[in-house]
Amino acid sequence: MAPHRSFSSLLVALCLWCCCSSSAIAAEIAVTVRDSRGAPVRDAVIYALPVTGKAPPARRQKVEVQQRDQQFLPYVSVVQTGSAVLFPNNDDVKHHVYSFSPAKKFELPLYAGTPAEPIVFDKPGVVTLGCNIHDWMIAYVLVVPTPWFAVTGADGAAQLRNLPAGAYDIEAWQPRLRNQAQPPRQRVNLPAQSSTAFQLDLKPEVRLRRSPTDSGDGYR
Ligand SMILES: [Cu+2]
Repeated sequence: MAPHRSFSSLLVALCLWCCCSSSAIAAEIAVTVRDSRGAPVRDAVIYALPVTGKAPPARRQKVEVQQRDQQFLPYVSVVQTGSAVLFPNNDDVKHHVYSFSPAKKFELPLYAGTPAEPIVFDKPGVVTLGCNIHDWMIAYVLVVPTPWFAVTGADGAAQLRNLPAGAYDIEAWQPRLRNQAQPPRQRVNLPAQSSTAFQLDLKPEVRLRRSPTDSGDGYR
């Protein structure tokens, strides 16, 4: 009898553990982004803001915005407030990276290789990157007060993973978003909801000029 009884109590303990820890089970949500004509939107940042206002602090992780073939790579990055970003130059020409954006003003005067000190993005908002030498170089860093974010691919899809169960406001931002002051927002409850979709009102694509190495599909 004894082994049987201990097995039963183990089962009870296991069930209790499962029930009690259910709120800690990580949820995920699939997001699709389309424009007003229904076409998939790439380079859209999706991020989840917990309704409680409580998000864990930024983890120390290596974030890079490279310069390669006289372009920034990636075109759109997203980091949590407080994150440090390196700007390695992989070209054999020098770059002079800068931002005049209120969320982060900085300058990396003409350099080759990787500057020793990263730039810390300490305020939420949009940071537009440029290069003083190469006018066509442009990229964006969106700084968000949450660790739960993703960027859409060419299919307009992105997945937010490892969110604790609860209520979130999900926002969608893109460099061409017409209303930059307030990105569209949707309230979701996880894990009850597993997908959502946004339709963005975007400005037309414009770019100053091609880089010498542009393959032709880089217009945004
Ligand atoms: Cu440059």
